[in-house]
Amino acid sequence: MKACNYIDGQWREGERPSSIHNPSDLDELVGTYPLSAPSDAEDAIAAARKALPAWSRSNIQVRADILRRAGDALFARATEIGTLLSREEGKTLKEGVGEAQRAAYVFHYYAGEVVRHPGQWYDSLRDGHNIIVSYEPVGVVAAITPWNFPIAVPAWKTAAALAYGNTVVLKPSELTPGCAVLLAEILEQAGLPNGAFNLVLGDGRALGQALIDGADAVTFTGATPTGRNILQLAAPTMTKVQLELGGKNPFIVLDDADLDVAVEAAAQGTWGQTGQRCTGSERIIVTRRIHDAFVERLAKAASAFKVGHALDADTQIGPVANQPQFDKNLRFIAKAKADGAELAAGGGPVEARSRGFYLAPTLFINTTNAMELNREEVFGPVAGVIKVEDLDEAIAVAADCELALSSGIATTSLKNAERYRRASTAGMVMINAPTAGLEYHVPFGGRAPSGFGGREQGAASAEFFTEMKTAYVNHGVI
Ligand code: TXE
Repeated sequence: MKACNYIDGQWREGERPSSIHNPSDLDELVGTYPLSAPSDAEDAIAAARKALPAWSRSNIQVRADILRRAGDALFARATEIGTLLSREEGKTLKEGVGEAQRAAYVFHYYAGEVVRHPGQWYDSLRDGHNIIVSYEPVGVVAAITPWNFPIAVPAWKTAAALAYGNTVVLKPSELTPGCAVLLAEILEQAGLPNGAFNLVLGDGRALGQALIDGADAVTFTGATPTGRNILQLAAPTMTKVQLELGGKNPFIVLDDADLDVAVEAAAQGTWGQTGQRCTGSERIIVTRRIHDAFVERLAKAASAFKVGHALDADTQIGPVANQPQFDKNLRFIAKAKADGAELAAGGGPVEARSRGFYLAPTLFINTTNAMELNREEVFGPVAGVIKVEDLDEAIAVAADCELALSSGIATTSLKNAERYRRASTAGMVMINAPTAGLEYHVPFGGRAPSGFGGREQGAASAEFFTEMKTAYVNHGVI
């Protein structure tokens, strides 16, 4: 077992080892990483707390320079990180390298935010007074992250937290620890002081309580039930909580859609990154007159994707990331069939050159919004088409879902697009674009139960990572 926990500037072993295998080739060991004990999480929290006073008051140019250097290193090492990401998570190399570059841009963005972040100054109602509103760090931030974006999500939580003067304990998914270890190495080399960033590897079920009890704030991305659990665990200490949870994102195709645009956006949104995105399109809602033509083209697009080993140059869709996820996909497919949905593409595992979790891009038609396929998050390359009469019915079906993260519409009518933009209950609306594929400089997130506690990314992330202070100043100058 390598010493991969990074606590107070020291590389440390955990409690016991865990082996990570390549989802593209189950016979290939990617690495052996520690699973940690709650005492490791407590040590990491203590280190972050010790480092907080100095980091929170550090010179903003120094802070910005460290974040910028981390971004530079992420760019320089993007191929190395992307290759590891492909081996541990199964994204294609292009997707993996793209994700590493995205992490780099995020660090550069927040390097700028360090010096850009404003406060406010008000005139007072009282003569000789003014009012200053300033934003201070929340304190020690625990970041608990999932396997589906193993470098981008740790990057956007860590960079934002550090930029606003917080110290961090990162606990990445136990299924994809490798990229987080590289991030820790990069932050160490960028000159971050000891304890400002700490890494604890292991299972959140074992470490969650210690992190939540010890931190001032917890930012989490993962499953909706896990998010609910974290919220409950945080109640006694009133630890500030930010949750980015699941999606069941609708993509509407109207009769007046440009078919090329609609098919491309639906195919990318549904099967890109093996469908393992909280913003992926899982419910495709299509109006009656365009339905047959659209479905025929979308099914062809699904079948045309080359599924294969993530590191092969011609692979367009990599394997499903892990065994539980693969099994979950197959359960949804079996249940959809049993519920009477009809397969238009895919529907089961496919062979590739190695033993891996390969699943065909799958499309069901003749589904209803009441079927389990359309109610629960699949989080895989599986989607259902729901036929509707018109935009009114499409809006109603799209909104008839507990989750409300992203949504999309394909239409050539500005009026219809604007109607949907206003009507959608989701946190993000895409017009003639895939429901997934988001940018780092604007708010990201959805309404509860898809999101809770303030948006991530862009300047909006300051809402969670800072606390406001309002100061009344009697300066006596009239
Ligand atoms: O998520 P978990 P899993 C959804 C998707 C997927 C399902 C299960 O539907 O099929 O979740 O994935 C840590 N206290 N998403 O099981 O369990 C855990 O160690 C504190 C949506 O991987 O939520 C890991 O670091 N932490 C999603 C992280 O939570 C706990 C991304 C995520 O694991 C914990 C991934 C606890 N009690 C999955 N239990 C998205 N929103 O993008 C677990 N963890």
